[in-house]
Amino acid sequence: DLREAAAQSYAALRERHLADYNALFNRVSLRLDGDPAKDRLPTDARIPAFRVTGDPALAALLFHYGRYLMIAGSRVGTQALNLQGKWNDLVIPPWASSYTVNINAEMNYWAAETTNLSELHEPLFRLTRETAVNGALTARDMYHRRGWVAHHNTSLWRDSFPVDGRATSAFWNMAAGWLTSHHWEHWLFTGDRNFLANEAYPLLKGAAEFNADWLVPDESGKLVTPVSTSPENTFDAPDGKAAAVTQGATMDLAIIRELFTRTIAAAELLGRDPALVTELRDKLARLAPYRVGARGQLLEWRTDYKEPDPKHRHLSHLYGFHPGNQINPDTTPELFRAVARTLVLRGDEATGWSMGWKINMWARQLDGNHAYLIIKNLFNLVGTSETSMKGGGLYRNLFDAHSPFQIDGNFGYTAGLAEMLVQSHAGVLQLLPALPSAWPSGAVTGLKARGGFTVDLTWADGKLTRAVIHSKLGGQLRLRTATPMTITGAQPKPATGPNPNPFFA
Ligand code: FUC
Repeated sequence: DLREAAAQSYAALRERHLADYNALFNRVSLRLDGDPAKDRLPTDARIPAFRVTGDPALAALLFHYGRYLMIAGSRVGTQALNLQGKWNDLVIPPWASSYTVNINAEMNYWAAETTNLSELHEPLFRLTRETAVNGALTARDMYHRRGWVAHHNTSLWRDSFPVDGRATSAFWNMAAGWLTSHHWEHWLFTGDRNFLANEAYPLLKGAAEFNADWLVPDESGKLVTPVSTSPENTFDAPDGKAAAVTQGATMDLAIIRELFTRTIAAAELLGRDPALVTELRDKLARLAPYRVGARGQLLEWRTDYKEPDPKHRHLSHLYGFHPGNQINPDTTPELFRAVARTLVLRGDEATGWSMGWKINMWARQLDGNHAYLIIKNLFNLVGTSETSMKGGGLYRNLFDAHSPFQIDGNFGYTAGLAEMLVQSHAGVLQLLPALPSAWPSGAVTGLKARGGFTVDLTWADGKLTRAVIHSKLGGQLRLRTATPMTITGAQPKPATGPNPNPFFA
């Protein structure tokens, strides 16, 4: 490859690069109006100033940077982005620069669909397909169950068994459900039926079969997972010792609820596997429900245990709220409030990726100012590569700091910013759902919404002034905005009942 590249002139290579890069990058533009004098400052001066004086253009730059990293680091046929992406410079990198699939690898791809880089999702789909091959052996030999299973870590060799080490992190067997949620989202955004039938469905089906076999009834007859952890977190057991293993941790049930619902929907769309649909429907109805704890929080385990680390970086039990779509203000207002309470109890400062997740969560809470508070915390200039479980932020080159350098936080941020401007997970396309008062005027073009819609927005004085929506697939669009609008070029009518557009499922 290098010999071939060296044979070409710099000018020719540059031109080819620009054509390739711009075709992807220019699909989206974002302008957050701020003080143009700041553009001349170096980033190591700009990052610390962000918290003090604000810098909307720097917030926009960090959004673009996430898309840049994805364009540069994840292409059809390459390996999926891992903990440091292709920017790892160490022989023995932190956490082996592996694929941690209990949050980090998935977060790397949260911005792929919403920020119009859908085809760059492909390496994650291939990673999933290949992991499922080993995962079927692990399901058969380790668990004696159907389908496929994978645990919290995988690698180039697509390991699917639990790795060595503490059960607190290694014994988490829900990766298949989380990974295949990306397939379902790709289908919702693109409407690619061929992808749904040939790539997504077989993987969804295998993941659902494993979990259908894995569930057991608890003492009240509700279905729970028999041996379960909530990624990397512990609780105080009745004997006062820290423990991690329990039954039916909330995240397990959230992932299974989502997986069964989507596998049923896909099977029905494709006209496949009626017996499996019946089985999944039955088990879905018997799945143990969410529980709210004494402090109004969504419980992470079936019991309201005392938490030794109440500000733990993972937000696993909120999976059904984000990246999932089970908890919404319209349909489950009580749980929606419990999520807010949980977020408050977890706090606003964390590792880099954890703040990335919290930005998305507060955006989904429709609270732009709280999302902005987390963004301010993320603009914390970090100068160390030592591993730390708190005090994350950004390095001066804008790489995300866990610390150490970990690229997931960059993508979590980019996805979160998109989520502040456009949301489409809850049956409606909502415009400017979580605009913070710090960004009163700006414009965005090219964001994607489920159902094949592309959205351009302009706002001033904190209010939407214009929206242009393009449809690739046709069909009905349900729109929500806080600013009353005049609609041209389409026939508006008031919306009632569930949205019949299947892409808003
Ligand atoms: C998980 C996280 C850590 C870190 C590591 C790579 O173990 O809990 O914070 O991101 O993955």
